[in-house]
Amino acid sequence: MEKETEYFAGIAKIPYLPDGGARDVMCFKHYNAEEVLMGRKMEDWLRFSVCYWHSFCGTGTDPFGFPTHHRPWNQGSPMEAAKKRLHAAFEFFSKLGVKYYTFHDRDMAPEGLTLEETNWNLDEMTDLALQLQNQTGVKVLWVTCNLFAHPRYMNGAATNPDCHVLAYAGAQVKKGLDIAKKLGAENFVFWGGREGFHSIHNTHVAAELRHMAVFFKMAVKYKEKIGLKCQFLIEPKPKEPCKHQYDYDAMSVIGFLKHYDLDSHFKLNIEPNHTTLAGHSYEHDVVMASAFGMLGSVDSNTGAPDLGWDTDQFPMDIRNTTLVMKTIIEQGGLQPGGLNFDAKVRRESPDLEDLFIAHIAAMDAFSRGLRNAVRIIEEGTMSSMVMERYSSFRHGIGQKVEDGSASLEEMEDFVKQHGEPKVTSGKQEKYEAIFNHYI
Ligand code: XLS
Ligand code: NI
Ligand code: NI
Repeated sequence: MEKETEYFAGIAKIPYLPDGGARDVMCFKHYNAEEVLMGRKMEDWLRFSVCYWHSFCGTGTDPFGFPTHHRPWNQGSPMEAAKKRLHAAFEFFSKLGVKYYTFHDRDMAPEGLTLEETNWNLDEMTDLALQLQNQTGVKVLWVTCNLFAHPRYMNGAATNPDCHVLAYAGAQVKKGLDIAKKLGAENFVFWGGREGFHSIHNTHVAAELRHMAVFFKMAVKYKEKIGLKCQFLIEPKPKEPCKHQYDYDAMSVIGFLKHYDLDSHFKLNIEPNHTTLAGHSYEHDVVMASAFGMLGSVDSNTGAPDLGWDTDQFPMDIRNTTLVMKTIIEQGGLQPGGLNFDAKVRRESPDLEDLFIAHIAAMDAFSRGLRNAVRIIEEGTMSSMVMERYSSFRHGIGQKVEDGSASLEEMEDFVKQHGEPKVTSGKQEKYEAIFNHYI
């Protein structure tokens, strides 16, 4: 076999150098994959994943400008370029030391003129992907179908007013699930970029939501039929590209899943940049999804509050990573999900090494978050304060409320007996001071 080009020549496997200085950006200073914290290796708490679309298909374009990232793998016919891209990606995963990647069907292989031709392209490309996975040990965290880029989907995929388009999306997802099985994907994501509306005047909201539920049910049925063992995930986002998207945020998706009796088949893939677009704080949807036992995976990125769109930046803020990792540890980990860097280097960062620097820094930011969260949990100062705050629910009337056996009559009797409750401080500043002690 012809020897493959080395795309990241001059960059070796990224080492762990805890004593590295400020200028040493091509090493991990906090991420030590094999180190065990709270009974688990760092790599198993963090389960990092590189996303294919931003890092290997992205060209640095924005709505105002042409490509700035001219990658050496984008050469030849679409299929030739796709193969080069895949080799480059696996070289990158291996040098970075990340065990997972994520991709859309259309990132991996170009669309042909017919569905059949498109699927042949996918078959050929996933044969190569499987071979590279076996050679390197890198696995698929999740696959997803791109049901938003092609013009046919401009009015939606599963929520399109034309059932012909819904059928196309269904055919595409069927193939996507076959690929997930072939490559041993651990999860499968649905992000409904065009599932929503721009104008309420032309939209039958109730019908669209019902169709979307039926679409998911068909996917569940096919998954069971082919014996695909992976977790289904829905990724909420409030808007962009649609003005309003049905999967607005964690709570709307959970409500939708429960309403249509789909909640046992799905969990959520939370992307903090979407959470902040919905007007919530960074960690909000991670915490809410986890509270309902529905946090499946995280598209670990961040936005720019002063811009206010999905800028998909690499997560670098230690406060945020600490809060996310605290939630993840408290729910016992993210497996089979992971921390997927749905993030892109800036348009103004065109160097190949920028791809490494960005991922390394984000992995270190999450590693610091993990280390901080471990200290917060092991020392238990905050959790014992929270326990104490809710202690009235552990006895008497509180316990009856807790177990659901209390009545309004009992509430009334209790107040008649005990009078006015005393006013207690929520101690917000004390919690904030303690949190800051750890970061
Ligand atoms: C877009 C989404 C998308 C999904 C996968 O905003 O984040 O990238 O993660 O389709
Ligand atoms: Ni995402
Ligand atoms: Ni996004």
